[in-house]
Amino acid sequence: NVTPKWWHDAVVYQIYPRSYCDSNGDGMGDLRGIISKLDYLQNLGVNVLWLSPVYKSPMDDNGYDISDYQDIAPEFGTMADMDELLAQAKQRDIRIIMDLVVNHTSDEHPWFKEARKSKDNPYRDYYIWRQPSEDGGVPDEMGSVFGGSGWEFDEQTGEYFLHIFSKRQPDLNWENPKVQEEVHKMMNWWIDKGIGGFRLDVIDLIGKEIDKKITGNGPRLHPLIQQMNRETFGDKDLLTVGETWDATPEIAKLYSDPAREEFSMIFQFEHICLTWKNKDKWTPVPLDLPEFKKVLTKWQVELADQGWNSLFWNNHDLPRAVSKYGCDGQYRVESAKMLATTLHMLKGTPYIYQGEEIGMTNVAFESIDDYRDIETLNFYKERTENGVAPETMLAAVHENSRDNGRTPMQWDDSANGGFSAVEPWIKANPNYTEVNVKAALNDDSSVFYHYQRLIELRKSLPVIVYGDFEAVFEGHDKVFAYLRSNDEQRLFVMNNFSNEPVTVDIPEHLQSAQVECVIHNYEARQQLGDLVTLKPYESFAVLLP
Ligand code: TEU
Ligand code: CA
Repeated sequence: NVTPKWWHDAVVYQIYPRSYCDSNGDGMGDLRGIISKLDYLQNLGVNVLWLSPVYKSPMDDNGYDISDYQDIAPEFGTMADMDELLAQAKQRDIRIIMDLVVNHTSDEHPWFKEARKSKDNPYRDYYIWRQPSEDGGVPDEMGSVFGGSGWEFDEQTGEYFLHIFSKRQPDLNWENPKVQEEVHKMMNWWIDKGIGGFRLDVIDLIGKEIDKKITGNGPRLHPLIQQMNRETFGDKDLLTVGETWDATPEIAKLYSDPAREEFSMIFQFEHICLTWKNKDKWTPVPLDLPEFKKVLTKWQVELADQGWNSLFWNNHDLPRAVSKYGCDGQYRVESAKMLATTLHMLKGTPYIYQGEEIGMTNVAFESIDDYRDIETLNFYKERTENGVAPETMLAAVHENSRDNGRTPMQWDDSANGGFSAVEPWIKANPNYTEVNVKAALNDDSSVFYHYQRLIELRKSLPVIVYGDFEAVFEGHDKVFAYLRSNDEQRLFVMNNFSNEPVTVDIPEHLQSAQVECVIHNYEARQQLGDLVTLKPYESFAVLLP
C-alpha cells in the first residue's frame, strides 16, 4: 500500500570529493576527477550520487562550513565543471544529490561578516547571539560536538554566538523568516539546475530553541521542514534524506511518512552508536551482534509501512564497515561481501560509501600528525590534556576517527593509490597496493562484482524492494538471518558475522530440496536441509519455492 517512488529501488553512492580523484595534480580531489569516474560508477550500477559539499568554503570542516552556497570552491573546480558533471551524469541516468548544510554557515559567509559588525546590523538575527553571563563567561553550558563550549565570544560587539560545531560554523537562526526565505531561494536555484535531491546535514537541529535547552527534534522542527517542503522540493520528484542523529522509528515516521510531506527518508545512527560506550565515540566497545540485530530488525519492522529506511554502514564521518563490523584481515573479502549482502537485501534505499565497494579498510596512522579531521584533532588534544594516555587515545582514533573514511580512494597500485600525482592532502592507506579498483575489476570474485550483482538483484527482484521483512534465528549470537516475502516470492538471507564455522537448524517451513541461490560469497547453495553449516563470514540469499 505504498506509492512507488523512483528512489525506492535506487542505490546511492556517496562521494567525498576531497578524497575521490585528483584530476589536476594539486593533491585534492575535484569535480573533473569525479567526471572521469562516471563510467566506473555506471558499471557498478549506482543511479544516484550524493556529493559531500563542494561549495566555497574556508575548509575548516572540509566544506561543511559554507561561505557561498551558490559557487564552487576553487579547490574542487568551477560552476562550469558542476554543470558538466550534472550533464554527464544525466547522460548515464545518474542523478546528483547535493549536501545541504543549513544548520550553520561558515564564519566567512557574507551574512555572518555583516552580522558580527554591530548589534543592530540587518543580518544580526540571522545568527544566535547572547549576552555574557553575570560572571562575564559563556551564556550557558551548551557544548560543541567538536569539543569545548558551543559559545564563542565576539570582541567586536561583546556578545557570544552559538556554534554547535566548530567556532567557525556559526548556527543560523531558523526562527528568522529571512533565513528561511534565503535558504529556500538558494535551494530552488539548485533544483532549477536539475539536481536529483538533497542530503540535509544535521537537519534535526534547525528547530533548536536554545533558551529552552532544546537542540534536536524540537517542536519547531517539523513545521520548519513542512514549510521547506512546500517552498522548495515538495512538488518535485526528488530524493531528500535528512541526517537526524537521535531519531527513533517513531520520530522517523514523522520525517518520512509520505502523508506528512517532509522528507523521503532519514539517516539514523542507532546501529552505529552501539559500538560507542555511553555515546562517546572515543571509548569504543566491540560489536554486540545480538544488540546489532535487534536494532536493525526494529527499524525494518517499525518503519515498514509508514515511512522509508535508508540503509548504510558507513559515510565520511564513520569508520570503514569491513573494519568495524567485519574482518579487515584474513577474511576481508568474505566479510565485506557478507556485510554488503546483509545490508542490500534489507528493505530501504542502500547507500554505498566510496571505497566500500572494493572493501577499503580503516587506516592506522602511527602519529596523530597524519590525521586531518578537526573533530579528531580537537578531541585528541582535549582528552590527552585531561589524563587519557596518548596511546589509548590513538587507539580510539584508529577505531573511530572520521579520517578512516577520508583517506584517498584507491584506484590502482601506483603512488598514492592512483588518487593523485602528488602527495595528497591526507596520506593514502598503505594497503592501496592490494586493495584498489584496478585489481578489483580484474578479479571476477572481487567485492566490486558482489556489489554490482546486489544492485542488479535490486532491479530484478521486487521482493527486495517491497517484500515484508521477518527476522529468523533472532536469538542467535553469530548469525543474522531474515526472510523477505511477498505474494510471489520468498527470499531467505543468512549471514555469519563470525570468523568461525557455525551450524544452525533450519526451521521446517524454510527447508527445501531445491532453492535458487541468487548471491553468495563461497559456493552457491542448491538446497536447504534441516542443518546448515556456514563458513567464517559466509553469506547467501536463496529464493525458496
Ligand atoms: O555530521 C553531524 C555530526 O554531528 C557528525 O560530525 C557526528 O556527530 C560526529 O562525527 C560524531 O562524533 C554532519 C556532517 O556529516 C559532518 O561531516 C559535519 O562535520 C557536521 O555535520 C557539521 O556540519
Ligand atoms: Ca585537484
